[in-house]
Amino acid sequence: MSMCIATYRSYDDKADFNKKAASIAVGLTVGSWTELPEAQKAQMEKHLGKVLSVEAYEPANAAQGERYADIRIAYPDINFSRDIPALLVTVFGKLSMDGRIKLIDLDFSEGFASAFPGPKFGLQGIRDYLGVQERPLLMSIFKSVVGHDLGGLRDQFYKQALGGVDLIKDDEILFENPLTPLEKRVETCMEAARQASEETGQKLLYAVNLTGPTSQLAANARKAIAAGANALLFNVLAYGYDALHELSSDSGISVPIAAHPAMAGAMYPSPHYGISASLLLGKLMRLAGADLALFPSPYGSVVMPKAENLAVKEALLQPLHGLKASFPVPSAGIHPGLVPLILQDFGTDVVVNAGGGIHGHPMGTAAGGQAFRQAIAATLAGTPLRQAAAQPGHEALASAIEAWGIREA
Ligand code: 1AE
Repeated sequence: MSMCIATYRSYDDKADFNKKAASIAVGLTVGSWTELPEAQKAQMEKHLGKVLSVEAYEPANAAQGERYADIRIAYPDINFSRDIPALLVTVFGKLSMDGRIKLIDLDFSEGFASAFPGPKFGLQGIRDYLGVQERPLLMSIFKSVVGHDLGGLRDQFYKQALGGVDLIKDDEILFENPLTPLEKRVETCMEAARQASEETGQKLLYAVNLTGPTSQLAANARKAIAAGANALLFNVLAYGYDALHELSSDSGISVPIAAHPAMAGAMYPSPHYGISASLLLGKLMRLAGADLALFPSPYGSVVMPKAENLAVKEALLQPLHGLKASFPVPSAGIHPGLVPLILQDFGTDVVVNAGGGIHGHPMGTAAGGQAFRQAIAATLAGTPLRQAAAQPGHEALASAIEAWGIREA
């Protein structure tokens, strides 16, 4: 029988975890079991959830609140339609509100996963488009955009592009507005991209923020693409994974989609509640079709513990039902002095992403991008950042280090 498997961590000071697991398996599927007559039991069998394992952590000296068990339950595919909302509501709908329990992982059946084409471009598709195969990519984030007009945006875009970034993304809080409406914004920024490209010789992706009511998302995406957009930014968790799945599997939306993690902090940080970061920001984003997935890093201003962070990375990169890999984008509070740590943990298949770390550079926005590129090149060459910063032509890196320092492991 084809089944999807959910792994939970359940905290309870007293519960019999085997009984608890059995009651979840029955409660989230056939509802009740023991009271049914034999004939009905046989009929219900194919719908019944199955407890696969219960691994309890209950040392005699466990402090109050520390006793837990990892519970794996398989849910028959026959119970839910092949969409992410149906799966999530089955395995963690009401259960998410029932005591200290966190959804740690989901293993999709082949049948369920086959409904999802995943990222259209993925990591390799983005590298191919940009013509950059070897090094980590660099993304810059627009800052100070609310209340600015098209001229202000153009100026900011051009300076970011001159710094040698590979991608520029809108700030996620930039919505449809009279000063910088979607199509005009795309036209203006793509024109600035062309102009900068004449100087840098580099290609660039501009991820414009796709916003508006859910019913208009696809139409807005098409308008943006018709105006010249070559990437989209999408606040996935505010809309739901299914909205991303709809966009990514739409044949008319043929540009990479960057998934922003806004709202994720309401869901993953607690050890006792919510959904693990690797599932929330890794596996499900990839299944739903994110070409790039943003998430907090272990080093910057919004910190995610390193083990969790690396688990997000693995969920985006490791084999998953033949889906393309999504580009990991550890973000928030990133500056050039963190580049060696990022590359040490993520290798070269990573997008280094910064807003304040580019625009706040003492020598200006373009120098901000250059400082990152110099930090990336030095790290790849095995040259310590301070040594690289002392070399002629590396004033941008030197200035960034003076401003923000270098973080050792
Ligand atoms: C985790 C998302 C990071 C993000 O979207 C953002 O705007 C970061 O800005 P900085 O780099 O922290 O200024």
